[in-house]
Amino acid sequence: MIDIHYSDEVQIAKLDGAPLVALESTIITHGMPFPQNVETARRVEAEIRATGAIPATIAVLGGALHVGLSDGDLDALGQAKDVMKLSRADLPVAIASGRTGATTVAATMIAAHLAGIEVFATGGIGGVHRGAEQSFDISADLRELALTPVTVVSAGAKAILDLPKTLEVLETYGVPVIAYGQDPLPAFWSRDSGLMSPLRMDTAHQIAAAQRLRAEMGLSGGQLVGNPIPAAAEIPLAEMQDVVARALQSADAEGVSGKHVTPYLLDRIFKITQGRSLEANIELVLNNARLAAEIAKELSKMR
Ligand code: PSU
Ligand code: MN
Repeated sequence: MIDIHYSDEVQIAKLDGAPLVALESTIITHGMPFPQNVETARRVEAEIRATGAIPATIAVLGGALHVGLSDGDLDALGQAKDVMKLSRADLPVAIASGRTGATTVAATMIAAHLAGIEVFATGGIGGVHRGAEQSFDISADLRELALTPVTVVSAGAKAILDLPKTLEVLETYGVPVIAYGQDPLPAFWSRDSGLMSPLRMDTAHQIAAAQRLRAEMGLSGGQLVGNPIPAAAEIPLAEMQDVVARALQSADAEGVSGKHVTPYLLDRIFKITQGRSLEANIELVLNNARLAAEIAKELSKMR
């Protein structure tokens, strides 16, 4: 069996059967600048504890798979250079070669499942990029949702992606896309993407029950929850579309491709909005952490 390094609080929670929420680390290393990345990671963990669950931030540190990071680990990771971005393909390679890497949604789902954790909070997932008909750039996150039984709480998908194509691929893969408490699919910084969500649920209990039913029915894979950003923090879609168009133009002009695309766009958008995108990003992650903790509590009651 793979050797997993648990933090003390995660180890204890596992023994007690307490609710656990997994957290990714690519958002720390490739999604936000230092020091806001480490500050946000700490606030997200605190939010989960305050809601009555235990946070398990996942990363590979010097070839060891960590589920739950100490304060020192988190601080070091937030400032480290040359951190690999680990998706499904990279996770075993990073461990075997003693590297340090941050886990994307796909790799975090895999590690969470290995650790027996059923719910995971993030900001946005990877998806089908605009122009995918040329570039074939479709995130491995989508296929992972079809394979690995973890409920992922996001704020929807960013407008840097082609949202209708992302929904189509998820439909093909049989992944439930569930808007929380509203009919439209949320679009990360904005509450409304202008698209209807395929599914809607209004309580953490229902979301937990549906995840359990998938397993009982022998259906592989997880669920994608789209939790709208709190109204006070949102940046309306019309405003963001302009910003995204400019960021995409620079990416194109500079020939950015592959796994550099998402981090590049996030950084450009941060600069164009003079940090406002980051403030919205922080608020939506905190909001997702709260909902994921509520789902984890429901799942642990059903155990
Ligand atoms: N989308 C965001 N913020 C992020 C990411 C995506 O809004 O930080 C990160 C996540 O870790 C996600 C990964 O799993 O980027 C997807 O990268 P790619 O498109 O290369 O699969
Ligand atoms: Mn990609």
